[in-house]
Amino acid sequence: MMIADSTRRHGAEKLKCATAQSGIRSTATVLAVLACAALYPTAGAVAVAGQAAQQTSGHATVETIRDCDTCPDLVLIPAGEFLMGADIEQPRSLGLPEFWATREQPVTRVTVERDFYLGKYEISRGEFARFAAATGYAPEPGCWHFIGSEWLFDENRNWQDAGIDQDDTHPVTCVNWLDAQAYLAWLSQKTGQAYRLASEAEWEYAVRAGTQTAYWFGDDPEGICEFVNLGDITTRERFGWDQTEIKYEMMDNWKGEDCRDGHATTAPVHETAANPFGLYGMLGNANEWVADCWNDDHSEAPGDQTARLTGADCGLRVMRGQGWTAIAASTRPAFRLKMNATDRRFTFGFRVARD
Ligand SMILES: [Ca+2]
Ligand SMILES: [Ca+2]
Repeated sequence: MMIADSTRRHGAEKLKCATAQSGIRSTATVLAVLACAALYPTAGAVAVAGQAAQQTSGHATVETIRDCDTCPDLVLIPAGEFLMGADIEQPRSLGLPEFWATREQPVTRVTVERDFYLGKYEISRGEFARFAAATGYAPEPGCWHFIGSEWLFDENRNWQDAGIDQDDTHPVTCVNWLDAQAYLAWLSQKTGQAYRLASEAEWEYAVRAGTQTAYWFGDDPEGICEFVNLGDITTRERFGWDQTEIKYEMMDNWKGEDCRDGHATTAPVHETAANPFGLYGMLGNANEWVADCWNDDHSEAPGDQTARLTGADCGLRVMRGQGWTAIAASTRPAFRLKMNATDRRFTFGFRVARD
């Protein structure tokens, strides 16, 4: 069963747009207003059950569907081309250490030959709970959390209780790459569709949504709190990061941005901002697993939308988008994080994809 979903007009979504439209202060805000105008045309669309709904935007026709009543909402991502990665001056100018900056190189032309679907939102804790209840899935307990000076493992934390005041509308966190695969296998069996993680090429294409700027809302990290739930003043205050000294080399500025995005930890997945493709929370909130094995840079990238499933170590996987503890310099479409596939952290989640 496929259910149309364009009639949903979440208050939080409209609030984001209203906020952007009420105060035009920067190029970023102007871009956001354009995106909001595209996503929320004055005339309300009426969805017909059993059909996919369409929203016309300045960038593409955005189609939103789901495969069952409780299945994740999906956005049709149209085929196209883009440049993956960033000129090295971009991460350097933002102060990222060189070992991170080089991972985004070289800028590589990618052809996305086939349309694909990507989750409109990160998978929520409630969605993961339905899977766990249906299958009895019970990963071993324990999750890493950041205390302002270092990451610590806490065996009492898990996806049901990440220790950060979440409810079922928040993104599931404390899930590793294998937990995501288990969820996808269940969802595929339930729907008869082949659910998967996006490749990192697909993920970056989708978050850019036709933009080649440092962020989907522009080049300037100033004002990022309008569009991204990342580490901010409230995060720093909530966890007392001002009173701690980071123990890791080259992470001394990892203390939250000097702005307020409204969320000290995770935000409900519907309350994050949408990019021009209508995808919510691609940057920030939960960090997102993608399909690819880790490779140190894009030098051998295939140039199409396929995931790179060979590499130095497929025990290491790619994460994209950064999360609610991150700094603006890293919370960019081009940024790539290397993580052990078995690691669970209170910032780690995922969203689904399918052809
Ligand atoms: Ca925040
Ligand atoms: Ca995210």
